[in-house]
Amino acid sequence: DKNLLKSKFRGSLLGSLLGDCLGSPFEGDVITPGEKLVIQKYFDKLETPDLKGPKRCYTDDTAMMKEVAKTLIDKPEIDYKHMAKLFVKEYFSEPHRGYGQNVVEVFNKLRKTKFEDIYKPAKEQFNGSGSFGNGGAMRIAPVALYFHDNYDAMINVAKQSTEITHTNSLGVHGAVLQCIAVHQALSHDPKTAITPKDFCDELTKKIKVVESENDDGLGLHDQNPYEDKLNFVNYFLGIKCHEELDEEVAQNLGNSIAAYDSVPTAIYSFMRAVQNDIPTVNTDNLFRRTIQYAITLGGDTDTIACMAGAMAGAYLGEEAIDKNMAKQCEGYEMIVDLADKLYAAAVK
Ligand code: F2R
Ligand code: MG
Ligand code: MG
Ligand code: MG
Repeated sequence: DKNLLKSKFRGSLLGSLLGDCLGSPFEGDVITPGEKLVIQKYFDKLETPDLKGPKRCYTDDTAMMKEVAKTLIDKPEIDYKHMAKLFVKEYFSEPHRGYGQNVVEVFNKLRKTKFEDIYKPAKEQFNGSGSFGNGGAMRIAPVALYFHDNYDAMINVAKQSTEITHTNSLGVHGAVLQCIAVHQALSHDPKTAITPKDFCDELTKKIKVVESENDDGLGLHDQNPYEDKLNFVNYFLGIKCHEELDEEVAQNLGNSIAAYDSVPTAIYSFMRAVQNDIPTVNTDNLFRRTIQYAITLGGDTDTIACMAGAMAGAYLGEEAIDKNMAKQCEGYEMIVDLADKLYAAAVK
């Protein structure tokens, strides 16, 4: 169904935008039980029609995601140099979007070297080990949408587009896992319920293949870290949701800017929202429940909510997202337009 797919494109990119805009005021916070109530009221208020006041601003997550989408729209033969140029242009036109501390060095070097070798600056990060930040994962949703019918190409493009800024295998595989999760949510009929265990098992199978094919030879003890994390996701989903469990999840699955400590947490947030057994989040709307719950886990709230939102939106489509809430976010119309152009490019 063409209309459904188009709605899912919008849903996923808007999901990414809303998670970023609504999560960013809480980035870096430890969320107490009292603050979970504040977040509940904050989300209740966002559903009010014609809410006045300033828009909620997007951050680096959306700034980079829209440039990934533009590359796919502009260049059917994926042009990574073009992507690198768009990242750099976007960064220097609006540098105060809350970028990661070290990725800025990559942008500077790319500009200075006139994009001679677009992968070299990223390889040099952290004494040659490369960044494992979640900056690759936070912007990957357009790749999952564009390659909705070509899984192998999707995996390849997810890796190569991430490596412009992130070369550590944890950074790359985190982005690939996020991409697979959005892709899987996209292919799921919104009229049929997702079974969290099945969803996780399928993800586990797929990321295992990716992690086994790409051993970086660094002699890590844990050779399939994301596969192991997904087993933890499944484990936590089997436990009744309560405040102390949220703390354990934040500690053990993680809520930091490391891809390893945030992508699995985003998946967990979406799955927990599907299970619909969260005592601190009160709403019938699965999309809202996903991003609101992701934010209550604290830490890298904009990015974890952005990634979870991209999954929920890809599953449910645009109709599931409250219009009043969406209109509160800076760039709402721009993202809808971008989703439509990406859709047109993807089905051509
Ligand atoms: N930058 C932030 N948030 C923190 C500051 C803003 C906040 N409002 C506040 O001050 O309160 N958010 C954005 O950054 C994340 C994405 O970052 P990205 O693109 O991955 O950047 P980078 O610089 O490559 O990595 C981020 C940090 O991770 C650590 N790190 C990464 N690789 C490492 C390695 N190999 N060894 C050691 N450390 C490594 C470093 O601390 C990096 O600075 C998103 O959350 C986005 O929203
Ligand atoms: Mg951000
Ligand atoms: Mg491996
Ligand atoms: Mg963040």
